[in-house]
Amino acid sequence: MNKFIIAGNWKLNGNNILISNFIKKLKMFFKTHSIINTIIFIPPIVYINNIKDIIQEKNFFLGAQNVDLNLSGAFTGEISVNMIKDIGVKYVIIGHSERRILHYENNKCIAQKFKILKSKKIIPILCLGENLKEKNFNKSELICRKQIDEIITIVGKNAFQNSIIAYEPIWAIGTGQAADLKYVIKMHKFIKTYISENSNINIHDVIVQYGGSVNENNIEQFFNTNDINGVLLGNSALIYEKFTKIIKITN
Ligand code: G2H
Repeated sequence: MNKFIIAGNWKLNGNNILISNFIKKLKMFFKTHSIINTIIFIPPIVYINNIKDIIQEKNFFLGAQNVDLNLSGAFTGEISVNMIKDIGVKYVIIGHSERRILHYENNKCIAQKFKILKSKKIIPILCLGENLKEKNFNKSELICRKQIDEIITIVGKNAFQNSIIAYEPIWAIGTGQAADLKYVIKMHKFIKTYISENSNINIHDVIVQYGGSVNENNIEQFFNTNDINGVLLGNSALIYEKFTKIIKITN
């Protein structure tokens, strides 16, 4: 069975002191708890030095929130896959709805980022999911299908081997109200089936996390089903007590 994957995305939050204190406490936590799951910590990349202390811990990995689709050159403000690989990053979030909406990243651009990550053996965490209007018009599956199709077209039929998908219905993000478990399971089953039928991967090897207002009070339900392989946390990853409670419940 795959390990449960807990990823904490700090988004545009934190500062030197906050992140150092968080990591100091987390290091102690790792000393006193034997962690069997995969924990991915995804801070703003400028705080990478604050994490160095903990990066050697077993089952603890560093992630980045974004990557450019170019390797080098005149691309002011961007960070390349070689650069993040250099500093020990193992996972990168791409296709987050905040980047799709606020930074106008379309399926093609996201697929190109996916491709460059795979070429350098960095594991993509591909976020996908529908907005409320699309859900209300019964278009959730269609939207996810389009997001998946572009990856297969640009990256190829092996794309989803050793990759992670995070199903994040946009209407549940940052609201404090996670999507209903039955609905999440239905969507995860759909995503796994669709990917396995349309590319070179067995359905049991398709890894799908759920993201959208997961917290210490609702984590148990998402953990107790084989269709959900992990969670992508936003707000709950910012508070040490919440983050470690989620790790403990799922350990
Ligand atoms: C969704 C999630 C983290 P939150 O973006 O990926 O954020 O848990 O705050 O809804």
